[in-house]
Amino acid sequence: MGKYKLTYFNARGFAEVSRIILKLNGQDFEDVRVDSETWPKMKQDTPQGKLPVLEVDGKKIPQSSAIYRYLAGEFDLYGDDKEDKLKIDIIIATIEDLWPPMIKIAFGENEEIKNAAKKKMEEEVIPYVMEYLTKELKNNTNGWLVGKRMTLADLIFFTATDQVAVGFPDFIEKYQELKTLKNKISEVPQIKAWLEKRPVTVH
Ligand SMILES: N[C@@H](CCC(=O)N[C@@H](CS)C(=O)NCC(=O)O)C(=O)O
Repeated sequence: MGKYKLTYFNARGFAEVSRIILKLNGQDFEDVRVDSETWPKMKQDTPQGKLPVLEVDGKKIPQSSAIYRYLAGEFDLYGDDKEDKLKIDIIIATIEDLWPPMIKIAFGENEEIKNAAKKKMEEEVIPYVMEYLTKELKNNTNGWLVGKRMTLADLIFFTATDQVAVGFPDFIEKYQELKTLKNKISEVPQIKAWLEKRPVTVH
């Protein structure tokens, strides 16, 4: 088995970008998917009582964003210089603005709250995020969001748009440049192979 063990639930969720980084770099990692019966028994053995957790050389790393940033550093996906790294971090933070309304849509206390979050997502949040990403992609002129090659920013974009599509199936159609980028990422051979073989899950 490989050097890395990534433990999460049977979902793409907070773990998928890290799985993709590992696959992209030929790492035959242990892809552990915990079921709801097993989780309470192992919760206390995790650093923060939450998943995902990445184990590397006996060290257990919690927090999805710490995990994918660590892996991006290990596998040279964090840009070529400080400027690139800053742009990547801004893109990630912008994409993260999608999650509060998405969480309200899923877990809002009543239909009114859920519908208001859906409207906000459609009318404000999706356009703001996708228009910013389109601008960065066009400004960059290399066919990637940042710098001369694929970086963590492209991979976070890739996995985030999959999650948004669960609730808004055709939302990317309005953003053709980003659709082209998404298709290009899905054709990278190691990613393509993983997409074909990974477990099919809703989230
Ligand atoms: N900020 C954490 C959040 C982790 C988190 O909330 N994980 C959820 C699953 S998505 C979890 O472990 N839930 C089970 C529990 O809290 O017992 C991260 O990004 O890793």
